[in-house]
Amino acid sequence: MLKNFLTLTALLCAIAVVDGSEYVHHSISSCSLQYGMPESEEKNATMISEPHKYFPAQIKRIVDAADAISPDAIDLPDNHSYPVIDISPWLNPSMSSDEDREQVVQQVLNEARSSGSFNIIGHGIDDALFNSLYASARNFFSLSMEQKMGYSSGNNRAGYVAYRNESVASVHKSGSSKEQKDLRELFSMSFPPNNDANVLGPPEFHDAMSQYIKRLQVVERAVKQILTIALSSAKDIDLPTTYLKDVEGNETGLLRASRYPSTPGFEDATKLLPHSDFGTITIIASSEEGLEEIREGRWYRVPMGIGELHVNVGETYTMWSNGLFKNNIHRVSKEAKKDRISFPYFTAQGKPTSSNPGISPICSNGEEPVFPRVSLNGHVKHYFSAITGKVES
Ligand SMILES: O=C(O)CCC(=O)C(=O)O
Ligand SMILES: [Fe+2]
Repeated sequence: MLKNFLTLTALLCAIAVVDGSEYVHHSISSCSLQYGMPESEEKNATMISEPHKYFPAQIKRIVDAADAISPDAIDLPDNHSYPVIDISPWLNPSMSSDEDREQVVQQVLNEARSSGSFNIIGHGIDDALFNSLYASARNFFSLSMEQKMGYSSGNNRAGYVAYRNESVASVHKSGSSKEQKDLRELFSMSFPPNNDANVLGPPEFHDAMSQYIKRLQVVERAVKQILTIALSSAKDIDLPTTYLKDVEGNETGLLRASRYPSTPGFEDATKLLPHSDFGTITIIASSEEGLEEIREGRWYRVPMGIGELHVNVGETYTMWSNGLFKNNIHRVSKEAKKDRISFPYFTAQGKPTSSNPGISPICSNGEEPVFPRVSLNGHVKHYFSAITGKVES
């Protein structure tokens, strides 16, 4: 069935590209709700009406249960190694078979619906770019505080953000006194650049970040295409592979270079408290370990190294898939003892305007919606001001 579906979606995409027409969405089951229905009529008795309150409570419940097993993370056992998925069949469809692509979809579906995360290889980004990204970020973070503050915009989405300036704790009401502020400094750059006026970092750093974002766009599109087909297959419905883009608009994203320094006196502090990301998917690169996540109810280390990318599912995708895809719960551990650099790329979708009505959960026939219709921006807004301490428009 999936094989026919893959061929059909390839055909549908080809038609859309040729005639440039908009897709008609009536064949898609949005949990029996039609796009355009007033929000009040979308609610029913079982619906989670305030997702921004639901997710922190859900995360607390799952984290408390995992901590009760052990607050420390372990490695996955040798006979159950960490999922590493080669996505190259989707980046080079002409050089792969339907079976290869179908296998990738099934692997991604298994991980997205269990822990909500997996590593990917075959993404086409070469080590030379990663090397220049890490080297230029290290150079940047080694500048004096005064120099770095020269690259601050006052907006956390653009340019430099100093150490201990943001607070995941403020959303999750969690952590010790040392953990009330995230133990990292950051430099952020958004795509497309005119969404937020980017601050130009030092040229070498700016070039590496810009080139990396361009390559990430390709990877993001492929992973979202795979997830859309996975959703179609699991729900037995026909979604065009470009569904998110068709409904919400082009991909957007925020790349953040993060440095977690080792700070005397803070050895016992979690560097970034447990949370799930707010958006659709996050794509993370790091040459050092330290990222940990909950799988099957307990904490595990996420193996990371140069060349491997980690993908996690965010809360918006959990809502849009009506709970099928799991918002991955993760943290940066106190065990990240080295001076750690990572590059999370938070992907979003479409118009970041308050008038964007968002997407109703995508359901199989007869499935009831659990979440209300949400736009990514509407959901993120609830948290971002708490994390940054700044009012969001
Ligand atoms: O630095 C990392 O590896 C993860 C960062 C993260 O989870 C976040 O910024 O949301
Ligand atoms: Fe995160």
